[in-house]
Amino acid sequence: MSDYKALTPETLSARLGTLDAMTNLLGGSSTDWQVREVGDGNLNLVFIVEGTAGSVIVKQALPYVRLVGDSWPLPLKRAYFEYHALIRQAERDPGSVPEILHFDETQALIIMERLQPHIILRQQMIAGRKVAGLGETIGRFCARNAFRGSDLSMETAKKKADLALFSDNVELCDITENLVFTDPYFDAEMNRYTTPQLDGVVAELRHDQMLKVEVQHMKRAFSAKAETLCHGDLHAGSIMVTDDESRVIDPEFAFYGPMGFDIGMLIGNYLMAYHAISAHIADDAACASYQEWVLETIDETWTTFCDEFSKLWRTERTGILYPHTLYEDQGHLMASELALEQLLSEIFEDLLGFAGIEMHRRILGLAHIAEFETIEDEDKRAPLETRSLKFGQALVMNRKRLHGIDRVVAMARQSQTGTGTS
Ligand code: SR1
Ligand code: MG
Repeated sequence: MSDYKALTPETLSARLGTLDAMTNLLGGSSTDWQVREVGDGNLNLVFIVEGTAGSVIVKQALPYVRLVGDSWPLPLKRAYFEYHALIRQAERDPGSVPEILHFDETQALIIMERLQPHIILRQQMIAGRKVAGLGETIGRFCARNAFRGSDLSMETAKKKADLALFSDNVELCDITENLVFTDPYFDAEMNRYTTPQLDGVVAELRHDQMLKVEVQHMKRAFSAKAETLCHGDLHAGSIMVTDDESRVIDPEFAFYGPMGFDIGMLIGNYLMAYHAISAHIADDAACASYQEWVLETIDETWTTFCDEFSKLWRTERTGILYPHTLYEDQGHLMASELALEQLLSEIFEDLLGFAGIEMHRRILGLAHIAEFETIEDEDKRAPLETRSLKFGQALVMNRKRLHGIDRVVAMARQSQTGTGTS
């Protein structure tokens, strides 16, 4: 293969049929393989290829944003960043991401392990199905990647080389800079929201000048706080689950950013699921039980993050930051623990800011989420979206004062009963 060409279900077997990565796993003759395009994300083609002996996923970048069309070109090199991020995530948290079987840079394609019988976490949540261990697995994933991709752990030359490598993921960062941190806060062209029901609350948010200041502080952190390799787009559509297993997919937005970014975006998604779920589960008791599980998951995600990060701080702190020579080697353990505690507080503050902003952009911006979008009755959807918008605002504005995840969980409960969000 030479020049890039998008695959189709009809051409895939002929084009990839001689690759070891395909023949080893699929078995039989490539002419008998079943190929389905199943991509439901905003950007790429995703094929399931099934043979007599097994199946694989083939993911290929398109030269434009799939959600919008070819009027919005997007470079193919995002597959390269996804490939490099997947390799690092597999090293830093073994078993957390699908195994890569083959990468072709020119064709912008990755052949990878098919996770089966996993489904997208978002679908699982809309169906009101719990996932045992979700908070623990993803909290650990976030902590291991945050710590092991940073100057706390990496050899400085390697970290700087990685920083340079991922700094070229310009166009995907640009999407986040605009769609997440800017567009929701003014009447931008690609925005949409449930109108006229949300007109009042949207006007209120966009006139909140202090909110816009705080959001831009968070955008500055996104662009300037190059602490670690972030997944870059960690939401309920980037996690695949069974009833008791969770794996992370899709790190094409990978970039060097703040340690609180991934976990913050994810918790913002959990909070929106919490608000939306009453439209999806008719039975009140079942709905309340599911909401409690979402709150437990939020708590467990952050608690596990702290536990794992603290463990790595004490056992793997080999990078240039907070060196042992200054602390443990001097017997200054208290100072080391204090530095850890202060760093975790800073990460938590960032987490809250990013979570709140994610809750705004998924309701006001271009890319919405199925938890709300599948509520057809707009009069039912709008009050739930309103709760999330106000909750997001409270998170951003109060992030320096909210100490502890239990405060956030308590706020979520209050937002349900209409007793306020602050
Ligand atoms: C134009 S891309 C819109 C969104 O889809 C991706 O999944 C990211 O979340 C991005 O912001
Ligand atoms: Mg994605």
